[in-house]
Amino acid sequence: MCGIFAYLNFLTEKDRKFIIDTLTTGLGRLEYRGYDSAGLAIDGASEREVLIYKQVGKVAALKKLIADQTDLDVKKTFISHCGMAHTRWATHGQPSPVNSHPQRSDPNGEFTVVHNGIITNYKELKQLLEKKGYAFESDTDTETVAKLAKYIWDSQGGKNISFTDLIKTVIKELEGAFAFIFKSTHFPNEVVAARRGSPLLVGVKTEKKLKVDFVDVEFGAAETDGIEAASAADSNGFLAVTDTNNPKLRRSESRAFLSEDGLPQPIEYFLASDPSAVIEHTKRVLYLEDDDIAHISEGELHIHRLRRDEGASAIRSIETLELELAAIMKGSFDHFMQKEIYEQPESVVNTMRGRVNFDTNKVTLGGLKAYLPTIRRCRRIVFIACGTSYHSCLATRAIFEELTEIPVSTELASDFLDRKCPIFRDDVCVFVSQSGETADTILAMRYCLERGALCVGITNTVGSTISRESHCGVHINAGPEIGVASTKAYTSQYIALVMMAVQLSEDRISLSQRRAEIIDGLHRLPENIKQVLAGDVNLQTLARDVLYKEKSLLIMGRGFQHATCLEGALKIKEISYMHSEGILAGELKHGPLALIDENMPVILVMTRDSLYPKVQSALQQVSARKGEPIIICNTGDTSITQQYKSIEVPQTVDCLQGLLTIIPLQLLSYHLAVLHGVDVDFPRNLAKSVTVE
Ligand code: UD2
Ligand code: GLU
Ligand code: MG
Repeated sequence: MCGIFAYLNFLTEKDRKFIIDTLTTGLGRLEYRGYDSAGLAIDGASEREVLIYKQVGKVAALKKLIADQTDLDVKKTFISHCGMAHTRWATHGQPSPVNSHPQRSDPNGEFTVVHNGIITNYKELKQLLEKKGYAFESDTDTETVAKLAKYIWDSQGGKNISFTDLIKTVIKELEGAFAFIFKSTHFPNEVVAARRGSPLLVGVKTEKKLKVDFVDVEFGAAETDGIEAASAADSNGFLAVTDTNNPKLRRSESRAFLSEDGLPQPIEYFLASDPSAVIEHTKRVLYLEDDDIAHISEGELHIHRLRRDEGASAIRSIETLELELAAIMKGSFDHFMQKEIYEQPESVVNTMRGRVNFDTNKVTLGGLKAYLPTIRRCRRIVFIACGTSYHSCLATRAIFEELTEIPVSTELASDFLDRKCPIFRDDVCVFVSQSGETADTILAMRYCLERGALCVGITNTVGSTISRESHCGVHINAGPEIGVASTKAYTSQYIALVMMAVQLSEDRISLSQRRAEIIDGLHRLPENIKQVLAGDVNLQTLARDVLYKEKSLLIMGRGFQHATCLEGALKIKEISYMHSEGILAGELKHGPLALIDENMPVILVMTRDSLYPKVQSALQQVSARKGEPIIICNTGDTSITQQYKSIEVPQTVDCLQGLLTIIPLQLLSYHLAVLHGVDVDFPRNLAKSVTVE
């Protein structure tokens, strides 16, 4: 989920210091992606020896660790060399040196790997490898991949298998998302890179121009029949290893790297998660596609495919980056907050990855499994959180109650502590915090722990205080969030809580239809989010032409949409410094209606669920006072769109609708902040992680 960087020099002599500096500078460029630890691997005394350095914390800490290695000869030179580096955002195993990457297959580092992403079936693979006698040193999913490579190598007796075919065989066994870089003492100065779901690109630097500006994709002749036919299953029938001796599998040549005189030419390669780490070295880059396997050896880059896919492009072009370094630091985005809003189609998938089975309509949260009976037996569930995290609790409270039939209350941590709320042994308390370090939430958790309640954490940060001190919980796996105003963490917390409710109800046959409907909605979510994001231009116009000049903004809705109103108003306050209030539409006539006149800006959330008629009456009440609300409605609700200024979002299951209605408000608040000249990622007076009471 974070950063990968590798540097390979071929026939270009470099000393070790240069190589280390290049790797750590590359990691430095990826720092903005967020991470908790860093590491790198380089060659040792010979190319059959690998040195791995890993450290928790910043890249600077890794640099210091390496600088402190007095016996490391930094002047040693290498004509050709392959080094790789990684910044990690833990998903499996706490941040610690041993869990940091590179991960290795064995103490000699026959295979070394860096990985971004999550391998969802690593447990089965790990069990199998442990049975075969492979001893694991880390808690990561990634280590399994390194060990699997060694297992395949060992089971072949190290013969008749190329680096590419070996890694292909590894990849075929993996489920989940990944970008990988592999290095091996059996294949010195070579690298294999692969991706599925996580980004990876290759930068190329040469003195002479490349012959052509593309690389042929090598499908490996007759891949479909060839490989399967030539494959030899091991004694388990578990792994099918491809046979390179089969003449049918001859690879084609990579035209780009042939020199005029046919002699190998000096070349350098830079592999990275995004161009910001590469651009200072070269502007010539090639983006890998999902299921591409790139092999660099003898100065040549070859692209292979996992399987032959009809209609797939047969080349990967080497593009020239036009952007300057500063321009690509945050990708194509101006601020982290904007980047994080736009990441949501992927971050929501990462939250569900390996947990929601869309075929069987089943949810499995590994962290809660053992506690399900206790939770089902509890007398009530208490959600405790602050700020945005509190809103994710409010947003999911109703579906929790509906699916579990357990009373649920929501508490702001500070108020919960102020009241010294009575808590008992048969209560289940759920603590939600992006950082896992929110002081009020931690104090509330300790209070509940003392009273013997079951404490469940929902956090984005493995190894955080809440994650460690709670009895059990769910890591939302949204990836690091840097913008102070939380966006993708909100949608991921929301989904984590919905998943928890669905899993808790799995023994209720009568609700299976409802669960299926929700899981189907979750399945469509990434697509729906993309549709909402596509409307961003209109929101920008709305912010500029209508809302920018206003002093205040009321956001109203009810039922499932109440949380959206509160969260939307919070977003607008925190980053555009504009007064904004979220109002429960049912409360309108009990006070807020007095504020309404032709001058008071109002946004009304009015999506098609069972409460639609009630919101309609709120709309009438506002209109009757000459209010002109902007309405967030479902796509195609013409009764609204023809009459009012509207923001359309696709319709989904009622309990998931809030995941879509919040996004236009996130975007609006972002645009308002930009228009007001606010430092969006660091609004005044606020901190990302509120570690004081
Ligand atoms: C977890 C483990 C993974 C592996 C896998 C097996 C981590 C980070 N993940 O992934 O290593 O064992 O299960 O399938 O190590 N937890 C808390 N409080 C919180 C959040 C989580 O106690 O606030 C616990 C949770 O109960 C579980 C562990 O931390 O025991 C990991 O939670 P997860 O959500 O990462 O679980 P999972 O199954 O995705
Ligand atoms: N799942 C891997 C781990 O926890 C990789 C995390 C990352 O993408 O940084 O070690
Ligand atoms: Mg916060």
